[in-house]
Amino acid sequence: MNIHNASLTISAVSPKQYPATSFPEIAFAGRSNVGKSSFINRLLNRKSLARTSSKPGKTATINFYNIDNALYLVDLPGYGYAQVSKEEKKKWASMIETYLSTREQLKCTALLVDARHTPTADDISMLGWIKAAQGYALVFATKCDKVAKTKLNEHLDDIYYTLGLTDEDILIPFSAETGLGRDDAWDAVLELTGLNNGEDKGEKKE
Ligand SMILES: Nc1nc2c(ncn2[C@@H]2O[C@H](COP(=O)(O)OP(=O)(O)O)[C@@H](O)[C@H]2O)c(=O)[nH]1
Ligand SMILES: [Mg+2]
Repeated sequence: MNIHNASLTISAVSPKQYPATSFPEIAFAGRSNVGKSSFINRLLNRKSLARTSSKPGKTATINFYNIDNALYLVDLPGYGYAQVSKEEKKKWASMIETYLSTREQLKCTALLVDARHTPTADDISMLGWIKAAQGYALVFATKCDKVAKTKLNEHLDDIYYTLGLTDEDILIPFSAETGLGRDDAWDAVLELTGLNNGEDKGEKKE
């Protein structure tokens, strides 16, 4: 994937701020601090286009990243941050729900979970919502560099079974730190947003 231009179009808080374009969109959902912004930066190989934070719970906007006027990567607000008021949590949930249930350009919602931990109840309900909406799940296990290589399969199995994944679903190990899974992530993104025309498979058509 050769990216020429990637930029933040808008940090939206309401639907009227969503970009008025028809490019396909893929959204990234997950707990606060799971590594959504780092995931996007790694996909784009940009250091800090998407703002990352060691303090969770900051991002309460829907961030639209325009990729070469062909695609939007959409960074959703993180859920599951304990130090946030009930009212604030409700606001975030409705912000996510409004986007996911009304956005026609949305082709796929991917779920990010932390490779080190068993998915939470929030992750499981997010996954249920995603599967109901699109019929399959695309899940990335983030921060794989923090799991011992010999333990990684065990952790991936735990995620697979806790989320109740099946053959229809895709689970991709990822690390924003090392770049693990980046190629697989792009393949999935292009395929699921309908942008994969098979031109990048190294096959020459006569
Ligand atoms: N070691 C490691 N740290 C990561 C990785 N991805 C994210 N982080 C760190 O986890 C923290 C939260 O990441 P961020 O992308 O802001 O999470 P977000 O809240 O989901 O957007 C930051 O300190 C990141 O540097 C990863 O793949 N490996
Ligand atoms: Mg973030």
